[in-house]
Amino acid sequence: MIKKLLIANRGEIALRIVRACKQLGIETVGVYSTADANLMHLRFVDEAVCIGKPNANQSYLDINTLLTAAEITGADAIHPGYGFLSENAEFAEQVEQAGLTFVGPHADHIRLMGNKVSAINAMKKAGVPTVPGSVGPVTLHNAEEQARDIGFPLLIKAASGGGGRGMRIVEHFDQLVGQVQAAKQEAELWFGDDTVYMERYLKNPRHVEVQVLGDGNGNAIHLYDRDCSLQRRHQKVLEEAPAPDIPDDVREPILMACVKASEDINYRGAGTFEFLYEDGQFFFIEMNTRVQVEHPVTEMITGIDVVVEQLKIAAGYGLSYRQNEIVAHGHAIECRINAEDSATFMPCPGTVDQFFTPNGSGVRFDSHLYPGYEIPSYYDSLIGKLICYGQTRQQAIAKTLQALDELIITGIKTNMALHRDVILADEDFTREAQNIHYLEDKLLKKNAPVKEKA
Ligand code: MV4
Repeated sequence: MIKKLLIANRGEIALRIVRACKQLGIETVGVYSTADANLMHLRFVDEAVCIGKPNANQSYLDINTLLTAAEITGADAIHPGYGFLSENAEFAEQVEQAGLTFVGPHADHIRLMGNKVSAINAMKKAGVPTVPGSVGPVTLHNAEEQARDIGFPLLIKAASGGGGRGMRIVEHFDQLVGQVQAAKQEAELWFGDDTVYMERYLKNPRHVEVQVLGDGNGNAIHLYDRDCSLQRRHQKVLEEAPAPDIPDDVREPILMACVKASEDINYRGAGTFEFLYEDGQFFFIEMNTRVQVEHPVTEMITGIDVVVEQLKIAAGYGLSYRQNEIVAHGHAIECRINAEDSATFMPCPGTVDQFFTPNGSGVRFDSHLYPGYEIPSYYDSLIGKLICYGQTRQQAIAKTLQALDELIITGIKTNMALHRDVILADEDFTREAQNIHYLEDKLLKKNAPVKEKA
């Protein structure tokens, strides 16, 4: 087993990882920047090391300092959490070169999936359905020929991008080459890589993702799927599991394709296959090689602790479950609670005054907050995740509304009203799953109400 694990992260996920370690009898090392000395998880770790200044580049993103912290504390493994260095192949490589265990995939797999063109090619080869698109990178010379097969509108994406940055919709053939040129310049500037590719633009898809676990030796399992369509500016707001209203004969082949693809490449650890789902069809777009923020909805419907499984896999114990032992029960919803202004969506750090969290059967609140905690302004605004379970989607929605009524956070601005009044009170949302444009469209309508005709 791993003896002592360094948690290269902060906030709620650092606390989440501490809990998984305690369950497995693993000692823990917490790290923190000078802005983060008051983090809750530092009270539960065996040792805590200050790793630098508030700016993440000088602390949570500083590979050398993290490796030094591991060395002086005698840690034998590092968990990167999400964000920060979690999908940095260089970091994974250096952790292993230092003789430590990286709790995540092999660096080669992080690199493979970090380049979206190589990720799509690998998944195509394994039989995962992809969006009709370019074959290999798009150049100024082959763009028009490639586009003829794809059709319009199409989307230009950066190979090293992801998460929506640097995408361009092209409606007409005569705009194509100019847009490719602009996209390449932008990609070089932002990602240091001007490789771009093209896909048919899907107009109204849902964002559905599949959770997998691989042992690194050709065995993998899936933990069903999640719908993450409710987002604003590529920031997820609410997620649910399983993805609603997917026919069994469409879901099952996709789950199997994800397992086969993970096995084909000897994938190790937790991974997520991201798909667009439109008109009853799945199209692979990207793979994430980390534990995701929304992993608790999967835990709620499967009863499996994803972080515990990550640690066991990293320690070489393999997978704890066979596929036929994994059953999805009921429905789970996660509301991301952010410290932000409800009108502008700008982060709104401050000091927490009152703090009371809902509880009871089927209610979980993952958070590092406590009364008196001062939220630093240097990091993202996620302060908690409310995860509620019900036997049906309707019951999960009802439970979430009840829990939101009990959740008290004063002293700071939060997006709780967005969840309660805008999303969970909306008949369109409560009736059925919505697509990726739903929330932004709804916010536009709310702010510019048009009088209905009598
Ligand atoms: C797309 C798409 C439509 N068609 N690809 C945005 C984030 C990145 N991971 C992929 N994204 C998209 N790719 C094709 N061929 C629409 C989006 C997209 C999106 C996807 C998932 C969740 C939210 C989104 C919001 C806007 C656009």
